[in-house]
Amino acid sequence: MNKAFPETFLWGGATAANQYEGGYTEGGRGLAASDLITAGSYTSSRKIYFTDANGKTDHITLGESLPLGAEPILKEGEYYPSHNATDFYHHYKEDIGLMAEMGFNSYRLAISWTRIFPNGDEEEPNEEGLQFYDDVFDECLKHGIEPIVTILHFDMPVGLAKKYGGWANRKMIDFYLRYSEVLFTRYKAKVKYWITVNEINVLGGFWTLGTYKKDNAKTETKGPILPAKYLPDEAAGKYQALHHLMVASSYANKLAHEMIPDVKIGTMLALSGIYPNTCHPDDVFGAYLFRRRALLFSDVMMRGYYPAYAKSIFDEYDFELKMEEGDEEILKNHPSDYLAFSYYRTTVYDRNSDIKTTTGGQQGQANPYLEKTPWGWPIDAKGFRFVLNELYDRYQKPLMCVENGMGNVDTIENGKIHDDYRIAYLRDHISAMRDAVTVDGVELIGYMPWGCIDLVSAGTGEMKKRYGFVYVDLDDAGKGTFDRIKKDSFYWYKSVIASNGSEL
Ligand code: BGP
Repeated sequence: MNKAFPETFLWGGATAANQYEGGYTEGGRGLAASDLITAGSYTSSRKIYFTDANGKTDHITLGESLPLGAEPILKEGEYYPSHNATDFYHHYKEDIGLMAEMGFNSYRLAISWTRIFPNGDEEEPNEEGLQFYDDVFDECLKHGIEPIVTILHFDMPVGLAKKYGGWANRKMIDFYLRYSEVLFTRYKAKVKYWITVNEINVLGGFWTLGTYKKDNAKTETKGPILPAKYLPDEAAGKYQALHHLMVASSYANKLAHEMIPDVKIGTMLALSGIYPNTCHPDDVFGAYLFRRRALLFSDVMMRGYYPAYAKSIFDEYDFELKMEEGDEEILKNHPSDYLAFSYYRTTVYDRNSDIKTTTGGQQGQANPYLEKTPWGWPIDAKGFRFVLNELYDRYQKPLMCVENGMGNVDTIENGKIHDDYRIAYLRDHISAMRDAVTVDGVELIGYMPWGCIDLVSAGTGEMKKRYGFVYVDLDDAGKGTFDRIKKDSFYWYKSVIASNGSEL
């Protein structure tokens, strides 16, 4: 049996501007929502400060929307991890050289929207921003590395949020399309693989959709208590906002195929595996319903229409989707070419969870059969093979895993970083992935482990939650030399790529 991947397999790594690039005010770049988020020790301790309509300073936490009339601000004395991140902006030649040394033939990165349109609604793009990514792509291509470009990865322009309310406003479709057209025009000879938006199923709140909470947001919920941050109105706003984003993505799909011969443009999904806590039908069916919530958005983008079950989800919030003339057609006629996705862990659905949601139970991480990362993420390579099969069975279109890996605290001993734990995680996951391809027949076209060069965590803003094959000298307060140090996994991954995944 052939134990290797196809010769055309895309081996690489993944980063995103908001967590890696830095240079947040350089080269004419404008303020993005990710620039407004402080560091924290867990997701909901990351704050976005604002002054309200009465001039009082307050804050929201990650995943929430700002109140109407709020003016987002950078607060004196707070640390903002996205501002310098790990400074790809000044280290891009060195970093791409390190990727080439590992043998990458691909590299997934995100363009910072506000480097191209500082406020998001300018007529003309910022030439300095365009030139920066020209230089980055030239450096990649010089080393035979195929850029895989995410158009929007958590860095919503603050200008569009303040002036238009973000994705809750249909005008965002035009701004996103203008931004995409400029990218396709400028880079059509250099970039063949595009991803319209990162993790469309986890977007919510100010930093991703730029939405503002209605003053009269209802507090009661129709079903059992939902996590507080998804108040019915806010949740409804989220689904309408995501509809605008999916329509915009479909117009970008259409434009890309009109402008770039042999282009591949995909959507992107965050997908943990999910297991029922027991064989009790309410656990099994609850897990199934929970899974479908994540797949709603990839169903729309991959199949081109809202599935029948969408209404049951919208009804939980008394929400009625507002479609406009042409929306159904653009979704139907311009679905995504492939499905990019992130996989890190699997979860467990428990009907008896004390957090009651409208599916009756809640997704957690208590799996007695699995080891966990220091951040409590269950490590499950078989779950990766499961998800690969599940996605390929569902869509029968090419898949690309553009995020995988384990966040861990790495320590330097005599100038070395012995990250055996990371090698073990990736070895098991690549082995499972190889079975999915060579035994199960899954059409997987590429694999890009997340944070291939250390960068800041999206969930916490911490530096200590490291994913990379290359260590970056920076601490959780943003102090350090930014020096790069190859970890043991750097040399291991280099040998894996050299054998096209047959020797792990
Ligand atoms: C995904 C994001 C990535 C990355 C990853 C790891 O949701 O697409 O940007 O952050 O999560 O999560 P974290 O950085 O919180 O460890």
